[in-house]
Amino acid sequence: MLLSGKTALVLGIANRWSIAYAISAAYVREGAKLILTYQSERQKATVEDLSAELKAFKVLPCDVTKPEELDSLVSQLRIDAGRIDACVHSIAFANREDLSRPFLETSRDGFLLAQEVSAYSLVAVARAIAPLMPDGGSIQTLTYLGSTRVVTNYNVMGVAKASLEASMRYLASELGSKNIRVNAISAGPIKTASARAVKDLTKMLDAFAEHAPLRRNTDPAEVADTSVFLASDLGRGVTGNVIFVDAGFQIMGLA
Ligand code: 1JT
Repeated sequence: MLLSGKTALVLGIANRWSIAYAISAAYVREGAKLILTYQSERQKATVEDLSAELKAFKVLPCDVTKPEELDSLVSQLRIDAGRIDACVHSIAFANREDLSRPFLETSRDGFLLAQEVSAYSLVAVARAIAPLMPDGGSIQTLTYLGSTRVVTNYNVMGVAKASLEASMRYLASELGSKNIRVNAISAGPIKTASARAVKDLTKMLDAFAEHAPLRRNTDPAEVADTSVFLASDLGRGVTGNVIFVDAGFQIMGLA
């Protein structure tokens, strides 16, 4: 029960395969009071079903690209929970064509869209939620190796993840004095609904498992357990970090 007495907000559950779902399940297992958000009416019913299954405390709407929705989320959280101890940002978006065409062809709109949804949203969420963490807390985001290495097709998302990781470090620096820790978990590739948008994903997962030191793919449950560690008091000394949960893949050169 590493999270007993803690309240956690998880943004970015879309379905049962979401990394945010695995994190939510692990948080409940460890005794946290869980609050989930959904992006739009289209996802509401799905997230409410998952919430019931997870025995979440609350489900609230929040499209992170809309400042007024972040404001009302905070007002509602004040009423429902009073404070938040952990907040997980598991949100990213890019246009499908930007994950298959050459990076050189990335449009201005596609570039800015990926930045807004996948990187700036962490800044907006941190600013909204920090006042709800009076005694400190843990803010986490999900990233991927494509931020610092060229991974075929990851393209505009890689640039957005680089921006996300740098944002995480600046936030960690500024929020440290409030005992709010900000970290990123860099997960190995996982077959989520988002990832299915990627050309040749299955081929990539096979190559990954072949070359990773642990000789297998990344399980969302092990990403979730690292998230539990960061949210818990065990993670109290860790801020501004990118923690790789990737079966060791990122250490490899030519294998
Ligand atoms: C998005 C998508 C963000 C897929 C993502 C993502 N972060 C990781 N993945 C999985 C992935 C994607 C690619 C890849 C390796 C892993 C899709 C929708 C938009 C946001 O490179 C080969 C492209």
